[in-house]
Amino acid sequence: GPVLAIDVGGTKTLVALVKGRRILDQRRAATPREAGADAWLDLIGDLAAEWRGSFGAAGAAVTGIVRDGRWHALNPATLPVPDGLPLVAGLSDRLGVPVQAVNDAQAAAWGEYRFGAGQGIDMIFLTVSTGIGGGVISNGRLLSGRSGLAGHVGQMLVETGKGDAARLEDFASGSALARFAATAGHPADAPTIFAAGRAGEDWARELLEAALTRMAHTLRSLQMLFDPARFVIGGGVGLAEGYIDGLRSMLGDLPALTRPEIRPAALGAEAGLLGIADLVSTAQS
Ligand code: BMX
Repeated sequence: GPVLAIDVGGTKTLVALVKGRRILDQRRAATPREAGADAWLDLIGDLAAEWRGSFGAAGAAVTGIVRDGRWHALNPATLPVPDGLPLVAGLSDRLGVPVQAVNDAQAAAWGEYRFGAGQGIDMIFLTVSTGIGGGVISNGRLLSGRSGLAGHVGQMLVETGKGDAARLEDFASGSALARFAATAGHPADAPTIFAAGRAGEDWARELLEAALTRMAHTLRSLQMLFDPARFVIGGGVGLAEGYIDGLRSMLGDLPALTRPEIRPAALGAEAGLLGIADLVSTAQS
C-alpha cells in the first residue's frame, strides 16, 4: 500500500502519499525553524492528518543525521536540531505507524538512482540548497558508513585562503551565497545572485566564480575517490540557471578519464520523497 514520505530540509518540509514511484498527493510548508523541534514534528502530523488510515508505514528524509532513531545536526546553521532528538519515536507517536529515517541527501541520491538521472549506475548525488548535502551509490548500494555520515560532502573541509579551513557549505551553499552577497553590499537570494551574474554585474560574478571553483575542486576530488559514472546535482541553488553549466566549463579542461560527468536531478524537489518511500517499501517487502 501507499507509504507516507516526509522530507525535512532547512527551508521546506514536504509530506506526500507515495505509491511505488508515484506521488499520489503532496503538502508542503516552510520548516518553522525558530519554533523548535516539537513544532517541526507537529507540522508533519498535521500535514499528514487527512491521509490517516491510508498508509501503513512512514519514512522521513531529514537534514542532519539519524543514528539509532535519534536526530543530530552536523551544522546547526542548516537546522538547529536538538542533539539526539528522538525523531523516529516522535514521528511514530504522531503518525501511528512504524517510521524509518535517513539523511535527506542520501534519500534523494537513492531516488535519483532508482527513478531519476542516475538509474542503475554508480553515482554521487549532491544537493546545493540551504546547506550542501550528498549521497553516494556504489555497486547498487547507498553508502551510509559506520553511522550515517557517508556522503556529507558539505562538511568536508576546504582551505579558506586565510591559513585555516572551513566547511565547503560555508563557502558554496545557498545560505553562504546570500551571506557573501549581503557582505558585498548587495543583499540578495541565490536566484537573484545568478540573475545578476548573467547580467554581468561584477560583485555577483566574483562571488559565483569563487563558490563554483570550490565546488568544481570538490567534484574533481570525489571523482578520484569514488570514480562515479555520473554526478547528479539538485537543490534550489544547484538547479539554478547557470550553476551546472558553470561547473561544466570549469571542469572542461580535464582529460576525459578524470572529468566528472554532471547531470541535473531529474526528480527535482521530489527526489527525497521518492527515495525514502522506496527505501521504506524495500525494507517492508
Ligand atoms: C548539512 C547537513 C546535512 C544535509 C545538508 C543539506 C545538518 C542539519 N545538515 O550539510 O545533513 O544533508 O546540510 O541539507 O547538519 P538541506 O537542509 O540544505 O537540504
